[in-house]
Amino acid sequence: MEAASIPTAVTAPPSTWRRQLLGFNVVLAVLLAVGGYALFHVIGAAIGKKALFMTETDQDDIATFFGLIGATLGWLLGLGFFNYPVSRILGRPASLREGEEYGAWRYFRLCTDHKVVAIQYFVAVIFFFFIAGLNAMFIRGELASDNSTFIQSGNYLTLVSLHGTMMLMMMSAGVLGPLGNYLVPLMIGSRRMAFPRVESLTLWLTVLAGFVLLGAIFLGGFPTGWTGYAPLSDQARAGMDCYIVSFSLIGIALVLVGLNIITTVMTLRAPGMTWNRLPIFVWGLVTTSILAVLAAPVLAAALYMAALDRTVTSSFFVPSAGGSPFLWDNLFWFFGHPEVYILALPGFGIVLEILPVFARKPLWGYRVAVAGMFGVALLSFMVWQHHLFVSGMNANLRPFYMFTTELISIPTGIIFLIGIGTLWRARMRFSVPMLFSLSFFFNFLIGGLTGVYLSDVPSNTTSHGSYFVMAHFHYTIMGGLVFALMGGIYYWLPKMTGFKLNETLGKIHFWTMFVFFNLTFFPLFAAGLLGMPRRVTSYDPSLHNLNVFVSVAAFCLGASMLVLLVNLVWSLWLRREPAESNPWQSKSLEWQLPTPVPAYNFERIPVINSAPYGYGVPDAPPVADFGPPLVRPGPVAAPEGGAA
Ligand code: HEM
Ligand SMILES: [Cu+2]
Repeated sequence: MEAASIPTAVTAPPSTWRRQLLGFNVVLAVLLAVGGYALFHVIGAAIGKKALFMTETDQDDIATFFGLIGATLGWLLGLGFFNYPVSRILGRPASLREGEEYGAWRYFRLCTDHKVVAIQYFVAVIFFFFIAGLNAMFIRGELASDNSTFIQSGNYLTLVSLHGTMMLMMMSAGVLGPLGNYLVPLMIGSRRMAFPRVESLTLWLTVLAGFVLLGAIFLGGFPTGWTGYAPLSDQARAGMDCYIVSFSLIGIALVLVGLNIITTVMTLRAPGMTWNRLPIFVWGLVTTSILAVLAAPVLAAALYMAALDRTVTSSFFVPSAGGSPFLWDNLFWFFGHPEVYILALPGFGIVLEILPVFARKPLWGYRVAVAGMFGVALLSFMVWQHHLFVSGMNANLRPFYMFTTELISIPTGIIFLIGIGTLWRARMRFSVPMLFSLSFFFNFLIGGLTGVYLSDVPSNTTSHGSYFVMAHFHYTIMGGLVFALMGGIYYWLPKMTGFKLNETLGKIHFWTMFVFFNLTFFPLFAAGLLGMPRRVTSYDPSLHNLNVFVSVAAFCLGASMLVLLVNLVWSLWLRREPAESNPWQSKSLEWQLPTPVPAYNFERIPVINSAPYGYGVPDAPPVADFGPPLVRPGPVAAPEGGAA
């Protein structure tokens, strides 16, 4: 019978909740992480005492690093990441699918179902995003006065560093993690990601990284901002070690996420899903993944060099011992600039995926859009020294970096043209995902245009290190990526969770976030041009009123994010109104599946007939052929030992 091809659950669910509580899960992971930290800290301290050079400083970075390594090992051990390799080494049978049968406990452990990992990612990213947002509220509270009031300048630097680093760490995973892991298999017609165990590993590394970064608070903080510049990093308190370890965990996670997505898209596409039928969102993720795989190892390597400088007194970045802080600047920004596009490209993917659905028109210039994304990806490796115009670089190199940076506006401009072409003469539906997507173009345009001034050497040298830069990158990252991500959340969350999101709350969220975002950050361009520097608590009293205005707007912006939280709690927890399977009438593959998506996604692997953008095209063929429905054996009808 047909039903024989439906895979069934691998093992029976464990009997009691007590057995689940005592297994390999996040509870055990926390215990072992704390224990691992303590144990390795003691070992590290013993080693550090023997090493002569450690006696010169009052803190023991060797012990801290050892502790953090121990915590990482304990964390992974507790989650069960070593079970599979150990079983294989011992020649025991190992389970390929892990934790998928555990009910609600799936979400608190290693699970190889990509849909579970995606939800875990979503919760983790939102959680840390709100913590970093809370930091921003404290920053703006302090800046409401032109003098240091409730936060001393040393602590202020830590606050800014935590805010910036946390935001960038979480937003690098912000689309790839939740939306990428959930949607890539569904959009390409696959039952899973290529490396399910690695997928889960990246999630738990990201969660750990978030907590390790917060650990810096207890170790004296760190003053370098998210850029970790030497020699400041070399002189910093032990909180710096938390920055190094957490950011390198994110680096490792990014490489693995990237490899997983690239491999999945290359090898697991359904028959007929040719490269030029691949949804544009998947292209956005593929180009992002290429950047992640190439750039993140450089970050990790540079961070480990900084760790060596802080422990065994190597001197890669220490000028007094013959090293060069400029080397750090280059290694960091060789990662740091592509990182900017690791943040932007998924945003492009989301909005270009959403526009055709709500404009009811085909995506205009699909191939050009893909070329634009690759253009951005390629150029993003050739521009990094535009961050170093005033850092003592060879002046003859400046025009080159100025030129390549300005070149990037061409492929970026292409993305805008694709958007405009798609919207041309369209009769749009202004649902919440569409509103966020449209605002993406508005905000990113402001971010992009001000970026041209920063790529230009003369204007860069005057605005460098000022609030002009601050306003610029918030327009691209928050106005761009975060707005796109919100659009993506309102668009796909009904599919992911099975519940409708409240449309009215969504609209309130959108309008307040959009208005207060612009009221917060637009005036900061002016503050920068008037000479307000970054990373200080005190500024010229003439800028006081401007800053009070900005702080009030920022608090309202923070409040607007609470509307999202209220919406999530109300819609997903309290009201729980089931979502339709295709509420937006999208042609894309994921929306053709029932809601909630069945465990194996597709009963049969579909055969793809066309790209999913044939809106308003008369007689467009169905996007995919799902074959005749399978006959499921009822519990009574199933003959003994028959099906499965
Ligand atoms: C409520 C929204 C936000 C507000 C009010 C806000 C405010 C600020 C302020 C005032 C600073 C500069 C502090 C200083 O230099 O003295 C800052 C820095 C920064 N923010 Fe935000 N921010 C917000 C959201 C975000 C988001 C969503 C991201 C990224 C996803 C982000 C990334 C950064 C980064 C990377 C820095 C630089 C930190 C450094 O100097 O190393 N921010 N933010
Ligand atoms: Cu850059």
